[in-house]
Amino acid sequence: MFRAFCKQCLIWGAVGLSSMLSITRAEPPSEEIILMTGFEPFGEKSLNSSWEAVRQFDGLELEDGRKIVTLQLPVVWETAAGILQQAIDSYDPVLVLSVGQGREGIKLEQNAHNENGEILDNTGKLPASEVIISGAPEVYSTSFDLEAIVAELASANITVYTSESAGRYLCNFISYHAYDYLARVKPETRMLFVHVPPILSIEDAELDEILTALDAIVRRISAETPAVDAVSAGD
Ligand code: PCA
Repeated sequence: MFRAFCKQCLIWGAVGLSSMLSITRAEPPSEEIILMTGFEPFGEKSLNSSWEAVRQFDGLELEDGRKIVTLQLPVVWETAAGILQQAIDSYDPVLVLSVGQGREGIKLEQNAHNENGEILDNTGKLPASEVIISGAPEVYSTSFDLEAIVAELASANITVYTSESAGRYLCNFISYHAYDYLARVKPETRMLFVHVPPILSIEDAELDEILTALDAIVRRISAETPAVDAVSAGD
């Protein structure tokens, strides 16, 4: 599986998805970081497809010179947001691509809502409150044009969908926290949350589809994210 995926990375790298998509951007300074997160297993499952996919990107360097670092988040209301914020502080990423396991299909989430569901986490606890952050906006939305990404990936035979709601469990919670934290401390950092379908095992062919889609998504959104020096130079 891993070898197959890396072979595919090389093919993507050689073809250069961003050149296929005809996007041009300034070269970033060395070591710009893309932070990718996935979740630990939850509920009845012993695997979380989001983490099984995300972990395979660890250390990958994109053709634009950016390096991917990965982080597994706990399905725990009390600790997940703090762990994500610490990673944002230490890696100072230009882009955060957060991934979680959903029900079906690969879904690019448009929004994160300031609301928690009354759902038990991996420690058997409910969220501390119904509102995620009191006094904060009702909704945060990604700055990426999701319909454009769906169309461009479709032209490469990769099927992904857009979604208006990431649910009310840890995925929405972590997405909301990421948007809110970035808005306050690193407003130039872009963010996207993606739900991926569950897998039965790491041999599941669905995992290959998830890897192909995430690979295309991360390259596509990185190509659309200007280098930090390009942003300040344009100010
Ligand atoms: N999926 C859950 C939480 C963790 C995960 O991978 C969700 O959709 O909220």
